Amino acid sequence: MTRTTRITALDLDTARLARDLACAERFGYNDSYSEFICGSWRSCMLWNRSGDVDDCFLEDYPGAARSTEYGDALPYLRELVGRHFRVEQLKFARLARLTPGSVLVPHRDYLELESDLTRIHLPLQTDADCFSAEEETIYQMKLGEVWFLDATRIHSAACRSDRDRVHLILDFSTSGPADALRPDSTVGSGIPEDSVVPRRALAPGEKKSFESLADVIDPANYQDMLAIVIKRYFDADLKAADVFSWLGDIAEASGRPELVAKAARHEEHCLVSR
Ligand code: YCP
Ligand code: CO
Repeated sequence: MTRTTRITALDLDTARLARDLACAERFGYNDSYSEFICGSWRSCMLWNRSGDVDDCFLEDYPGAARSTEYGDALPYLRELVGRHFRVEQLKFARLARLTPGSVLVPHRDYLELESDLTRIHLPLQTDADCFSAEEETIYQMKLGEVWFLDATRIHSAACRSDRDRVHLILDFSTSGPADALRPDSTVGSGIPEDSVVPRRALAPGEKKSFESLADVIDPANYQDMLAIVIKRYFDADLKAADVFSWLGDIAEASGRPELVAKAARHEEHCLVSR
């Protein structure tokens, strides 16, 4: 069984990385997958099926990935990917920017695909105020580390930094990280203790006090209410799935069936099927 794992830490060439990141600042990013985002998570394709930057969703396809004009414009990242991974198994490479104050809705990936991919993250711009989450574990992927992220488990992310969190995200058509890496690499197991961020226990009545958001929630602020619950999940001991049950209870208590239905559909889309 594979699970989210810090694979290694790269010795990044900061000058070359800075040059690629400066170039990537000028790319056009798209808002695909907006239903998974509170705030802004924008991405651009570096490798995909067609080599066209406008094909911005994951999809099943046979054969090798093609580099896009953005992939072609980032020599250092190309070199890193080629040096550490089996590029012939690569299906998608993206740059993803999570902007200050943004969070991802807890979700599972690949539900719309015929087969799961192997997800690798390389944080390229991040700091102590950027967080990732998997189920009940909040953790940090530090600059230059290479992570295998088990995207079939419920996961999320939060950027509390004053700069965008920028990750290179790779998806391989392998059945685990070992086959995505060059043969000389070793894969560890699990999230190391020193990458984990502790959370406080829930306070008595904390859940109940969230229910008073029922007086405030409406269709226009639905995503903001969800963000409030997600932000609390990063600090206090909620389960990832509680995010949706808390939201559902707020919707329920509001007495607005359209919001109850919206939250239920959203949960299904993020966690079960789409
Ligand atoms: C993906 N997970 O990797 C999804 C969509 C947020 C992160 C956006 O495709
Ligand atoms: Co995801």
